[in-house]
Amino acid sequence: MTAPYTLYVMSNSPYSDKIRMYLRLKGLPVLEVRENLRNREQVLRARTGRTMVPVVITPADEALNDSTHITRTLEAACPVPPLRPADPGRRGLDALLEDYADEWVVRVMLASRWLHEPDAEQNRTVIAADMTCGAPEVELAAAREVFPQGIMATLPPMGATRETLGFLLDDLSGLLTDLDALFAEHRFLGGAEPTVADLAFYGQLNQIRRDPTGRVMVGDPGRAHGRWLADLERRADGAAAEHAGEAAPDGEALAPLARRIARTYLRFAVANAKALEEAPKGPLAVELAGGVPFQAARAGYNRKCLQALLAELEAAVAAAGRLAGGAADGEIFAELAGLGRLLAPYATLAHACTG
Ligand SMILES: N[C@@H](CCC(=O)N[C@@H](CS)C(=O)NCC(=O)O)C(=O)O
Repeated sequence: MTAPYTLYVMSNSPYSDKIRMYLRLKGLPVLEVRENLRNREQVLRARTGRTMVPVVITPADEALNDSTHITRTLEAACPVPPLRPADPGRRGLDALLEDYADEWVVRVMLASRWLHEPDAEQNRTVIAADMTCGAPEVELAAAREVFPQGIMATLPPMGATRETLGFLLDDLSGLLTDLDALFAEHRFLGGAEPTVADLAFYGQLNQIRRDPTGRVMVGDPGRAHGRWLADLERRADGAAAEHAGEAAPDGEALAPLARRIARTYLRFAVANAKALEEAPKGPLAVELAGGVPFQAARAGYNRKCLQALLAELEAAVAAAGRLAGGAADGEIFAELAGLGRLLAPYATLAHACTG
């Protein structure tokens, strides 16, 4: 029998859901292990230096962390079936969509989950059950308190606060409307088969729909995004998708989503990168779409994400002369133009952005 991949997860981790779906769609043999208070130190920290999940241990005993890095590494090691678009322009767009779901949609997931008491209560129980399963020496009551406190501390620096909760929920509602329009016509974000971008959205939206507040907004099977969630799960089970359309959405169909991403996530990411040029730490104030004020902490982590994304976009534009083309590209390039001289290392992209 082929040695399996071991996947470490937490039950309420969107990135764990993303990678579980990735491995299932690849058809790879997987042994799934839930993080608990023992393997957290003995495996996760020992093998990766961090306590974050998901972690994949390959059959060659290599430990991989960070969901985006995991997909890039496994895509190279196991290219069939491909889960990134073959077209280089589309591959760049896929990376942008993935990054948006991973780094922006997570903010509404966290705010909705931890700033609504019934949702927080459910998740305290989920975390405590994970952490104490297989670690019977740990007090359930202590696990219920300690881990959620750590998560709560990450919310204000990410701009997920009681002040922004209303905006973030409206943004989610608008995103779901954009996704409904796309998925009424198209099976998946890249067309016929799921790509990593679908999985990144799946991770966040699947977590939101498990919470008492979130389930009212996300996953209605009568809505087009509900059909898309179900089709992703059907493909992961090896079954056919329900939606008959195989064509990828064009740049016009993708424009509303691109515009939303540009005016929220990219605006934040550009402002964050520029603020970090001035000082390595401190507050960040950004005006998002519709003049909405958004306050967060400057984050070196998000600058790294943006740099990795810009490298992917540069490769895409250099190879294909576009991402998806049309109005979607226009929205993205116009926002990235705000980077000014920070675009200099990405010559082809800089030219596309500044004309
Ligand atoms: N960028 C990472 C984020 C992973 C992450 O934030 N994991 C969270 C759960 S969703 C975690 O393990 N937090 C607990 C900890 O850091 O100890 C990825 O894409 O995998």
